[in-house]
Amino acid sequence: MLNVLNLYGLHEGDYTLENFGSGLINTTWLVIGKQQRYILQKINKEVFANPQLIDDNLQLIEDHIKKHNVPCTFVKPLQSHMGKTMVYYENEFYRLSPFIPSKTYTIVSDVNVAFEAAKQFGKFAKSLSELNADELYETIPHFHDLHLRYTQFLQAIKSGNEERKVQSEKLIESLQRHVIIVHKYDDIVHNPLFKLRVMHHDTKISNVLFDDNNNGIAVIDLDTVMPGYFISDVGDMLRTYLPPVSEEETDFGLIETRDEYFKAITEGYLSEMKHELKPEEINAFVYAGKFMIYMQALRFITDYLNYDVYYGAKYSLHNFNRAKNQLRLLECLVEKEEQYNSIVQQVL
Ligand code: GN1
Ligand code: MG
Repeated sequence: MLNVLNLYGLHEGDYTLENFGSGLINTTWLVIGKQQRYILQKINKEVFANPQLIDDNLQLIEDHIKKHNVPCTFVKPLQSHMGKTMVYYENEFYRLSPFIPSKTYTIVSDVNVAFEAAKQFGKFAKSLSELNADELYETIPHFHDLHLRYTQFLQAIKSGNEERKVQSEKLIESLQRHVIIVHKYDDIVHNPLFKLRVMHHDTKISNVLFDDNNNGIAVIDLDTVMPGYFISDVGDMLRTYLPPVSEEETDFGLIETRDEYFKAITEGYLSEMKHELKPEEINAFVYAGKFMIYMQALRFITDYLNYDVYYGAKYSLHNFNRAKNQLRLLECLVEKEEQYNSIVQQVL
């Protein structure tokens, strides 16, 4: 694999590799040299059918940033000697990025960190708000299409593993009871007041780099930057910063939504995006959380019924537990919906 480095003009003998990060989809290494460090990633071909589109999107973004002189808020992968950031080597796609000395988190345990991360993703969205989202490719078609995710869930109930189906019956029923979240999504995509924007689509906390004082340095993981709705980015922040534990937690009693974190996310994101978003969009701020949590629960249970083909599993109940975790979180958020809607109004 180190041979890939040659394509970027580096000499492979000068470097060693270490596994790095917590991503579920791509494989990531820290490349350690005497003077320089880099991040090397192998793109998951099952998930990204056409990895070249990631590169094409980044090029469009870079051109836009240069032309309009907007501040760049993300870490750009390096160009190979062919002028591409994505390289093809022995049947796999790779990319290399500079390693930025920084701190990252997998769980948010400081409201200032939640504020700062939300501000970074708000800045990111704002800096690209003039770029016509239609120009970007969908690197994963229908990635956050909740309607499709629900259909896939129904399909998995029909054709998935029998034993797992029986065992998940209660969870499946509970999830079906929240189908109204899909109906609202359908309304949103047909509502011209919800603008198609350039969205990050993976705003979890581990995708923000912080300095020693917990100031945000940049956002990373740009594979899923593509056209979408603001509910994707705000939603995934709510999904991952509101609870004190991660989607991996199996002590479901620990799951709750933390009010002060809700306020911090709202303040952080709106400090950048307040004037970009239409009132109708802002009204869907809490809905964004329900949308993303529900979709993630559906994706996990669908994968469980389909024998973990997408996410993989470290133990047989892994994706079942992840789905259960997300359902619990959804229930917590639904309980707080009214209260959180008024926090959004206060912040405004
Ligand atoms: C995947 O690979 P990672 O951890 O960045 C997934 C996200 C999910 C997330 C759940 C391309 O992201 O959509 O929210 O797992 N990415 C893809 O942890 O499916
Ligand atoms: Mg990702």
